[in-house]
Amino acid sequence: ATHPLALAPVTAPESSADAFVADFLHSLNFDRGVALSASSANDRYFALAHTVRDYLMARWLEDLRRQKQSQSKGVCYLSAEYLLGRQLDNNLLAGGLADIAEEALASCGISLDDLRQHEVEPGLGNGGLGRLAACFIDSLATLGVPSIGYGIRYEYGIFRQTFVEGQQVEQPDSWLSLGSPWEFARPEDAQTIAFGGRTETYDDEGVTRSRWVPGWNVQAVPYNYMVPGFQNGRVNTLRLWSAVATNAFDLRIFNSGDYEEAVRAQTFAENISKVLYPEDSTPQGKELRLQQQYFFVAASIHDFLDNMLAEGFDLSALPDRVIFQLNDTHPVIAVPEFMRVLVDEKKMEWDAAWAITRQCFAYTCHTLLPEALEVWPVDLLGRLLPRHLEIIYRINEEFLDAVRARYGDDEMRIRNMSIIAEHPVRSVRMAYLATVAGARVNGVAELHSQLLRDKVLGDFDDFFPEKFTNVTNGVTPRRFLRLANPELSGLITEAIGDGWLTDLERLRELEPFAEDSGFRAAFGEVKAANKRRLHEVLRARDGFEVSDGHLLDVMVKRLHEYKRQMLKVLHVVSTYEGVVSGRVPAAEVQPRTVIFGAKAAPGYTMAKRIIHLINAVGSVVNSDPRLDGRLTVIFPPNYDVTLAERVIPAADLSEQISLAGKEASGTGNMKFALNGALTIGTDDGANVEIRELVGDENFFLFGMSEPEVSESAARGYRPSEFYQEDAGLRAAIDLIASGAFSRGDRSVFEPIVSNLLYEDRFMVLADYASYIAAQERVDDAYADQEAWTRSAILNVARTGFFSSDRSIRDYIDRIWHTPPLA
Ligand code: 26Q
Repeated sequence: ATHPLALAPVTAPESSADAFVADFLHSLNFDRGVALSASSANDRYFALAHTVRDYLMARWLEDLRRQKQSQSKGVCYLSAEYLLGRQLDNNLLAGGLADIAEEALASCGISLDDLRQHEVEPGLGNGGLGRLAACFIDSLATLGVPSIGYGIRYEYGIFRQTFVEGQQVEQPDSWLSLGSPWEFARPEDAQTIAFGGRTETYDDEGVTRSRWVPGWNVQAVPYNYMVPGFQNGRVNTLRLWSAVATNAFDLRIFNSGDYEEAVRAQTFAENISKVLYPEDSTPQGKELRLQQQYFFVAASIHDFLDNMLAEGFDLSALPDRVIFQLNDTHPVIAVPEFMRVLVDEKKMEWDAAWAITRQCFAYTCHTLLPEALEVWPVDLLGRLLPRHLEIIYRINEEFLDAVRARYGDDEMRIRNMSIIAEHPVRSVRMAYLATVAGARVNGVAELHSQLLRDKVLGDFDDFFPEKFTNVTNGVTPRRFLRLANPELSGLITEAIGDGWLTDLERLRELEPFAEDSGFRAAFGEVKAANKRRLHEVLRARDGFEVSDGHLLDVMVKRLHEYKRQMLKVLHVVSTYEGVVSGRVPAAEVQPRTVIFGAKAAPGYTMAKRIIHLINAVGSVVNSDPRLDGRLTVIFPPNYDVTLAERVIPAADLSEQISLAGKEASGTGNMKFALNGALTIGTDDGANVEIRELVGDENFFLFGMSEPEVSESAARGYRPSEFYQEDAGLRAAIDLIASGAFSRGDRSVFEPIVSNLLYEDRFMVLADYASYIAAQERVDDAYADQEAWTRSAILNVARTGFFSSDRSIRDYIDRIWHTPPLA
């Protein structure tokens, strides 16, 4: 052997159940320090995880070595969030160890399934963007792309949601309280990250240069996580940074004799990676958030430059060695940091450094809402990162010079394109900085990318059209089909053989089976089994009793006004009102169970009110005997990846009902379609592409299109007109306003009602009639089970496009140009 691998074999240890038992017991005894007979479930879970880990270890070490040795171009994926979900099952599947582990544990009298339940999922993300990052690292490993994911090891992930009298109450998510068996701390690879202080100029052999004299430091300690490819012998790395106080930092204060201040300072430093910010749309410009962002990107850039480049690497070759993909603007402060390293530390000429930087970054935008675009007040940024602010100013000056050179002194245009906004306070527009610096800018679905070019970044598209591209999102079929829906996966493999899991377009081969009544029966059986399994979970988790034989109608996603959970509530209330008013006989109501899952940002008052309303409507509707058990509303608290994996495979109907032009893509929509739910949805985000692929007849489209929304807004939207003119809508809103869901107290939901009637920013009332009509088409379609199942099968067969493997291939072709690792 030419390299000193401590673990000699590159192949996994002998994969027999007996060997697995030996390894498991060894880990139980020597890592956990307990005998099997005395072990807790947590001990057994840890020992199992360690055993699985050990099987992947040799591959991981090999891949780490290879990525460094080959020096071929790789991807550094920079994301403030990774919403990973549970790791055990994923790693068993990727390692091809699931059957062996099951058999081995059974021989010790242990149920694998019991141990699975023991894992606390790392919820290091808010929703779509964080889950996308997790899907992408899975696909990068499965496709064997040289890559590393960088992020933050939050001590507390997304809060745990509870309901107290129907209202959301947040609890800390202490996912690390029992430790994590999947992480490897690497304190010897720590980076020192500086903050604050001032800049100064100095004479460097006749050249006047600027440099940063920081005020304080923290240590960034990396934790490595394995990211195994699907049964391909590849294991990539996710590297998450944790903040600890530096010795120097402490010492200065200790030496001053102020012990308490020193301890306070330590707490201050360690706060940086303490908690994930739970806002995901209207971010507040909080200093700690900017600290988090700089902390993790500075650590990541230095980690890459220090550890991944060959001796004597010529920095001008960096664009052939690395591309930093910016997952939204959260890591954009990496751009001035990279410039600072090249110019201040490596003493490169500004122009040369900028030429490199412009090729080393690419930016993915995930929004269209103006209030979601990150801006940082320059006074805050300048206080925390004074040198970076100078660099941003210079980037902006040179950019605006180029704009002037192209368009002349068009001051309006200059003001609109400036990276620095002047109002309401002088701020840095991070999306503009990312667009100016990035080699490519992509949206996350066709419609979204188009709207970016036409609207949000229109002037930039005019200035550098070649930068703009689209990469439609995708989801990993390993987690969201194979693991979440083993029964359907088995049925698919029976029908078309294996291979589809890494080549998801092959699901097309299922199309003819839609006409096969035997296959339809089996498909229907799988759906029914998934519903029963969900019912068990909901009973065990939250004590819900769910009836069989209902259409399962699901809306799971973060709570946002633009996503329009209110529209779904109005549908439920209308159905209820129809029956209790006597207009509709209960017997004519298609039995439905409506499942909601949604967390609201803790400071988002209207979103929390809507959660309260959903719970209130549920408790009234579910207990009203006049409905005859035909309408049930279930809102399990704390919707997370683990629950998603249970809910999605059971769903009949997927609610994707955002106002057109507001949902950048959506990824839940893809997961549902792949699991054979039909979508009721607007022409928004990736719904557009789903509908194109599955066909109009297998998709329930409703609502205004984006151009219609824009026209209506331009004309002046008046929601009360819809209220006046639609008796059904009026009855539903009046019922809410009457206090029917708040024990007669009309004040509780009054803010929701008046918001709908007098503001309704997301045009719920305008789309109400169309939505109700579409739901009637759903009821009619569901009555014909054969036809419904046929459509469901075609949804599965035609949505293989939405594999994140395809997304990653698109990133490679359109943005990264990375060759596959040999
Ligand atoms: C920013 C600054 C300060 C605090 C928080 C944030 C922040 C955090 C998370 C801002 C936004 C997010 C998350 C956004 C997100 O999840 N967007 C979704 O991304 C998905 C993947 O592309 C899309 O499918 C969804 O349409 C989009 O809403």
